Amino acid sequence: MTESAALFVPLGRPRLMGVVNVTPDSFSDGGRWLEPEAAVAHGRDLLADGADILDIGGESTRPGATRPLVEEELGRVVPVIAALAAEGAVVSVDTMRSEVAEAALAAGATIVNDVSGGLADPRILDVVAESGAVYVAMHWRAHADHMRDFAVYDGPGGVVAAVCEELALRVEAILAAGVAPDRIVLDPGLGFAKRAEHNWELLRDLDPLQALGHPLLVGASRKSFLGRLLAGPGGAVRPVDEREHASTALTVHLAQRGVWGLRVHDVRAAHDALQVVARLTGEE
Ligand code: PMM
Repeated sequence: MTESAALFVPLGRPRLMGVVNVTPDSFSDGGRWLEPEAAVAHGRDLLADGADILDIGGESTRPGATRPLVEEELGRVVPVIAALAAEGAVVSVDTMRSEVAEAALAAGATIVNDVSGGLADPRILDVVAESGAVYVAMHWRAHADHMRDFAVYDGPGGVVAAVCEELALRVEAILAAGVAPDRIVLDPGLGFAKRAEHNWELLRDLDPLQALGHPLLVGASRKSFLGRLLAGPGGAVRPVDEREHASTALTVHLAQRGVWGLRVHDVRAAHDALQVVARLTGEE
């Protein structure tokens, strides 16, 4: 079986995608793994903690972030991908750029995680189609520097209907580019052109997204809507490194909803939670 096909064999639990942000400014861990050696060591730690996939990204998508040059992004991710893939890790590249996807696949990545779902650089779909890689298409409306302006969902059915419709259009474009239907994973894009209440609505009502017929990946870990929920009495948003218990609660919720994958920072916490769920549901 190819590595890509193995990614869709049912496990009875979500796959854990551990985040390796090789960026100076990601909201959760910016700057911590910017040196390639530190990023590779972090990837190894995530594998030891139970990660099924390592998601390696060189562009921060935090609200308001400015984009790195292509050369900068390539320089950040390619050495880290090459090192971890050579050690046998299943690697996904978190990029919106076709040049970076191409170089990452050549370096050993087998999944392209495109937060723009092919909107930022449509050529990325051709790169994926030619390579046979798995493609994660996230719901997206605009780059980080102005995505807040697009967090408006006042049509019938609100945010859930809009995300489903817009993702269905992306699937049409992805298929038209020649990507095989069984290589497509969808992601609602929590926090991307979405306010806190939009994220909660999507998390409560995943069935319409599941009904699109593709496996779902969800990235909720440490996001700011959790910081807002856990705000202190004076309204101070809970800092990013103190949102882990809330993230773990969502891991349990999403496992019970049968999602395909969870993009998480603390793989050990998520792995522990999944073991508890599996023990209760008789999967292990
Ligand atoms: N979130 C971030 C980055 N990449 N990819 C997918 N598929 N889904 C997400 O929700 C997602 C992503 C932003 O979070 P980070 O800065 O902690 O990496």
